[in-house]
Amino acid sequence: MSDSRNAPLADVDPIIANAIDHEVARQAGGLELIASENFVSEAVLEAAGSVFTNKYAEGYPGKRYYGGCEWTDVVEQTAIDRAKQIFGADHANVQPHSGAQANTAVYLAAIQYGDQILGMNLSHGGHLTHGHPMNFSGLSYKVADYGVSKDTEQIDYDELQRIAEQHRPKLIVCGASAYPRIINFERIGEIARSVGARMFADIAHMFGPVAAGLHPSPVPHADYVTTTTHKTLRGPRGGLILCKEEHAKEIDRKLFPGVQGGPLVHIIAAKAVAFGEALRDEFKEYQRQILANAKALASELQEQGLRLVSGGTDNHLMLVDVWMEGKGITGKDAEKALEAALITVNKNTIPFDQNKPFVASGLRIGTPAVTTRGMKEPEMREIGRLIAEVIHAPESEEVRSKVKRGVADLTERFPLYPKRLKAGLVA
Ligand code: DSN
Repeated sequence: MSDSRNAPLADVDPIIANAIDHEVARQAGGLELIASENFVSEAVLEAAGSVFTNKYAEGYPGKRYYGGCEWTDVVEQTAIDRAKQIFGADHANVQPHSGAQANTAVYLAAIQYGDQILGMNLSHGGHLTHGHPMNFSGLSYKVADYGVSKDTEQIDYDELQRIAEQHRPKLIVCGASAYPRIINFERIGEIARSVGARMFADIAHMFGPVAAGLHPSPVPHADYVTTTTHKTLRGPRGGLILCKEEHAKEIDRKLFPGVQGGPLVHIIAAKAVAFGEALRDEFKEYQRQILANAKALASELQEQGLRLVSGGTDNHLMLVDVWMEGKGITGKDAEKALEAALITVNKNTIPFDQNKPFVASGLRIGTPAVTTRGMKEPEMREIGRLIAEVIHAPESEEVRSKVKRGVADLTERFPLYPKRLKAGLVA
C-alpha cells in the first residue's frame, strides 16, 4: 500500500480539493458584501494552515497541561501582546474558538445563572448571544432588552437608562451585528454604573474601526470586551476577550476549563499575524476606506430610490429596507436575486419588521471585503447601481445578465487570490 501522507490534496482527496478550487473561484468571481465576511492575507492563511493544528496545549503560556509547548507559548504570547497593544487593554485571552464562546465565558465570569441581563434586541440589530430566548444567554439568564426608537431607528439612550433602572440588570450587553450607527459606549458605561451593573461590549463588527481609532473604543468604559477576529479585522475565524485586570483570572478560568478544552494553536498563530497586520499604518488606511466606501455605497443606493434604515451609515454596513411596507420585495427574495447575479449579501430583519426573520424586510450590506480587494468610492457607486437594478427587477433575466457582466468587470479589475485561482474555473 502506498503512503499517501505526503501526497498533494488533489491526489489524496479530489472531492475536497475540487470544492476548495471552486470556492476560491466563487470568492474571486463574485462581489462579497456580507458585512461580517472578509478575505484574509496569504500570511494569515499560511499560519492557519500550519502544523500547529497538531498541538495540544490546554492551559496558558508558561502554564500548560502538555509538554512540547515552547513554540506554542511564543505564538500565544505574541498574539496576547499584540491584542493588548491594539486596544490598550489590561488583559487579552486569544483562545476563544468563536465570538459566541468568548461571550459565553464572559457571562460565566460576570454573573450567576438566573441573574438579570439587559441586551439589545436581535431584530433591532443585536446578536443571538445578547439574550435571545433560543440562545444559551436567553436560556440561562433573565433578559430585558432595548432597541432603537421608531422615529430615528437609532439607539435611544434615555430609554435604555429607563429600562436599566426598571430591571436593575447585573450585566448590560452592548454592541450589534446589524446597526449602522456609532454606538455611544461611554454613555452605556455611565448607565451601567448608575444601576450597579457591569458593562460588556461585543465589538465583533466594529473591531477594525475601533482598532484604527475611527469608532469610539469601549475599552476604557467596559468591564469586558469581546470580538470575533474574522470580520473588519480580516483575521482567521475566531474570538478574543479583553478585560480589566481585576477580571483577568476569572475570564481565563471560565474560558478554559469552563467553556473550552484545547486551544486551536494554528488559529491563534493566524490571529497573531492578523493582529500584527492591524498594528501597521496600512490597516488604519484600510479601515478609513471601508467607512468611506460604505458612505459612497449608501448614498448611491439612496439615489437609486432605496430606503436605508436610520437614513444612512456611520460604519461599515447599511441596512436596506427592500420591503418598503409591502411596495417592494422581501429580504429573502432580494438576497436570492442578488446571489443569482453573483452579488452576495444577507437578508436581515429591520427594526419593527413586519416579516418573519427567515423572510425579513431588509438586506444587510457591508464594505469590508470589497475594500480588501482594493475597490474605492467609484466602484461603490457602480455596485450601488448594480444592486438597485436587481432589486427593482428581481425576475428579469436581462437585468441579471447585465449585472453579471458588471460584476465580472469589477472582479477582473480587482483580482483576489490570483495565485490560488485555477485557470478555467469561473464562479
Ligand atoms: N453571524 C455574524 C454576522 O453575520 O454578523 C454574527 O455572529
